[in-house]
Amino acid sequence: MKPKLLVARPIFQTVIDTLTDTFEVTHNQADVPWTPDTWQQAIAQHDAALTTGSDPINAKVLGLQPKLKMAANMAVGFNNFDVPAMTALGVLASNTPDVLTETTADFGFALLMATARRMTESEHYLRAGQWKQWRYDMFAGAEVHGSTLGILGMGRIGQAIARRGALGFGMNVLYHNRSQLDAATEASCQARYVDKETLLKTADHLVLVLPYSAESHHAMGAAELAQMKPTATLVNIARGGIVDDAALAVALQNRQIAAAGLDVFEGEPALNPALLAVPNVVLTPHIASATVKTRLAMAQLAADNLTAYFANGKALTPLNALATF
Ligand code: 8YV
Repeated sequence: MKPKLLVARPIFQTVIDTLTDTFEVTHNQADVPWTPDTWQQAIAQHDAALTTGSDPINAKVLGLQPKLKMAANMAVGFNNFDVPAMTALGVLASNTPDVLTETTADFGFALLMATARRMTESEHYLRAGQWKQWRYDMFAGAEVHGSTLGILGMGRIGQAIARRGALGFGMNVLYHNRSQLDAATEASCQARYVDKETLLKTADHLVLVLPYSAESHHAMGAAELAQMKPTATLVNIARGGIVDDAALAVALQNRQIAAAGLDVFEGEPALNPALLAVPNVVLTPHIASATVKTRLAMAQLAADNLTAYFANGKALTPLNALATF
């Protein structure tokens, strides 16, 4: 009997085809969110799950003696997993690092540019038929090249954004991170470590790329936003909850900062309505890794983690280590 695998969301059929030799696959094709109850019931009936960032795996979902042996997240971030609880209950966790780094950095930079140069705001104006003549200050935004790029959270994606800023746009790159990078890595992305306060006060464009955790919750709240320059841009491609969205909406409304670009939101897909009411924010629906090639690579890596673990007890990119298989 093959182990039973739940694929929580629609994914590429070609990837499903690579799983059917090893697993009896239940592929959820419904484009509707699971309720907590249906999700818990589905997990209880499967040996493995291929999840996305919206699908929680924790002690409550797993119950006391889970049938589940593994959850493979199709995401590099894994704040939807309670990894210590999974380890205690004998459930392996994996994620999809590396395959999305450059694509996500491309998007972070695109969002920075769209925000600084007011691209969506000006497009709305044009579409609304309001463009009557040239004006010297029409949608005049902030300079990108040669300005100071601040990066909060300097993992793989942060470093890839730093390289784009330093090498492509001649930016002065500063970063803050839990720990300072080694000198060779700093040199490779031409970035200089500073404390958080200096980063907030100095950055012309501040990009958030840190993982979400209890410690990083509201890392950018009213007090932090107040330290930024009134001309600055804030970009969040990390996770909702790292920014206090309500405080950000107020800061944008009061022009305490110039603009924000947000790909992630507190409580997404719901949005703080105050964000929809301010013009100086670019909003995208959590698509930073969304190219066809990268999404395929993420799905395949999640699938390969599952087949490797069930074949030989060794996942490719595990997040925890279990005593026995
Ligand atoms: C995913 C992401 O699209 O990898 C991550 O951490 O945020 C995105 O690439 C999303 O989490 C769905 O799994």
